[in-house]
Parts: sequence; C-alpha cells; structure tokens
Amino acid sequence: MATYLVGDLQGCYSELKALLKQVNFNIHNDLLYLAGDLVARGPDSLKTLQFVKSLGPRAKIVLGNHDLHLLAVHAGIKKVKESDKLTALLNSPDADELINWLAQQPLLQKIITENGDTAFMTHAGISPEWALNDAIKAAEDVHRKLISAQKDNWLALMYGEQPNSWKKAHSDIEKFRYSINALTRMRFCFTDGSLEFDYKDSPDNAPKDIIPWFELSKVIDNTQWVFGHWASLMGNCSHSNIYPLDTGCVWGNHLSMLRWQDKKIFIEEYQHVNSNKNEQNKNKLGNIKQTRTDDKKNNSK
Ligand SMILES: [Mn+2]
Repeated sequence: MATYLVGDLQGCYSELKALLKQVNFNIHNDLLYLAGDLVARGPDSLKTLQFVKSLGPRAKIVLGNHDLHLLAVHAGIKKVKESDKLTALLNSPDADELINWLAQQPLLQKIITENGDTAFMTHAGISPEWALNDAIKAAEDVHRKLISAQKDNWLALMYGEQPNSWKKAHSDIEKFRYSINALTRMRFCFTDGSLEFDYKDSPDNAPKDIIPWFELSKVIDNTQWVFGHWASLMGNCSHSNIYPLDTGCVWGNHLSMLRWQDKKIFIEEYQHVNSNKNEQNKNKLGNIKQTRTDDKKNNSK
C-alpha cells in the first residue's frame, strides 16, 4: 500500500491520470490525498471532479479557496468568471451531485501511514496563531457549517479579509471567515502572525515586513504539514518537515506527486502548452523550477 499526495489540480485532469499511470496507482490498496483547489482556471474541472469522486474512499481531499468559490457560484452567491473555466462543470447534468459531494469534504486531513508516521494536510497551511488543536477545531467548525442546512448563508459570509487575526475574531461569523482565510488563502503573515493577503510571489523577493506562515508557526517544529496553494514555492521551502505540493501545473509548469512512504516525487508536465499566457507564467516560475525539484529529490534520499 502506498500513500500519494498531489497539490492543486485546478482541472488538470490528464496530468493527474498520467501521474497515476506512472506509479501504477492501485485503487484497492493505495490512497490519493489531494491538497485542494481541484477546480478552476485549468482545462477540465468537470472530468477532474467526476474522476476524484469516482475514487470514493481512496481519495482524501481538503477544500481550497477555488473549491469554496465554486460552491458559492453554484449557490448563486457569486457570478462565475470566464477565466475560471467552470461553465462546462456548472452546465453538466451531474453538476448538483458533484458540487454537493464537494461540499461534504473537510478542510483538514490527518494522514497516518501503517508505520504510524503522521502528517496533517490543509490547502494553505496552519495559522501561526493556532496550536494544532485550534486548527483541527477551526476546520471542523467550518466543515460543520458547510454541511448544514444553512450552508448557503455561511458561504455568503466567507468573503472578506477581516478580521485578519484570530485574536480579533470574536463572533461565530468572524471566526468562520478567519478560519477559511487561514486554511485556504494564507501565504504570508505580518510579524505578529496576522494574515497578509496580497503577496503571492516566492519568499526570496518578499517585502521585509511579511514572513511565510511556516517561518512563524511553532506547530510545524514537531508536526509534518502538507499543503498546496502556493505555486511560486515550486515544491520547496526551508523546513524539512513541511511539504508544499503546488508546482503550478495550471500555469504551465508541472503536476507533482509525492509518495509518502519514501518521499519520492513524480512529475507530469502541463499538457496544454498552446496558450501564450501559460508560457509567460511558466517563464516567470521556470528559473526556480529545476533547482528546487532537484533539492527536494536530494533531501529525500
Ligand atoms: Mn488556492
């Protein structure tokens, strides 16, 4: 039995299928963990959702910001943007079934392998203001609201960036919004641990007053954490026990799959390279790609 982990699919269905073929994924024995953002922006969100749902209990996912946005669009709270490429999914006869299934998924997964090796997975990471149990409880609270009869009311309340600190989140609504932002949108924080929402580039070029969440969280000193969402990290960061999985496939780079048991990384290049925009994005990220992939491979030996 092997445990595989993949970052943001964002509709990159053919690349996921190619990765599973590459490792001879066995649906009866293996597990596939997906770090959220299954849909949006990429070539085939519909097939991606249909396929992941068809894996049943062999696929373990967490919700990302794009998944939550899809729930809001489907509920009529937000309008779909053309750039999200969600029209085929929303117009599909099985859209309700797929999106209702998506809404049942959690925001945090505990990964345990047969030898007792444990890790946690969320789409963005863990807030530096949270202990491990705070994160587990916050993710459960959000999940409970999203599977309740009041789901649509709660989805309408998730938008916004305040409060950006857990300390300032007093009401149920403030805690809900903060938790969603910390679990699915966070990259950088200010030095006091509060969330910064604008900067998306790699830490190398970041302004001095903001710091990656994983440089501030005490939890990750003794906890392994798996996350997606941050393509410009290109699978690398300064801590050996955290695993950034998003390597910007939808932006023209590649989809990465980590085999947990031996930490081997498998990759599939983006297969739809006929878009100028994707080529430009690839060039932007491309110069850090090779060294970081090599680094991670070296670390895993
Ligand atoms: Mn994301």
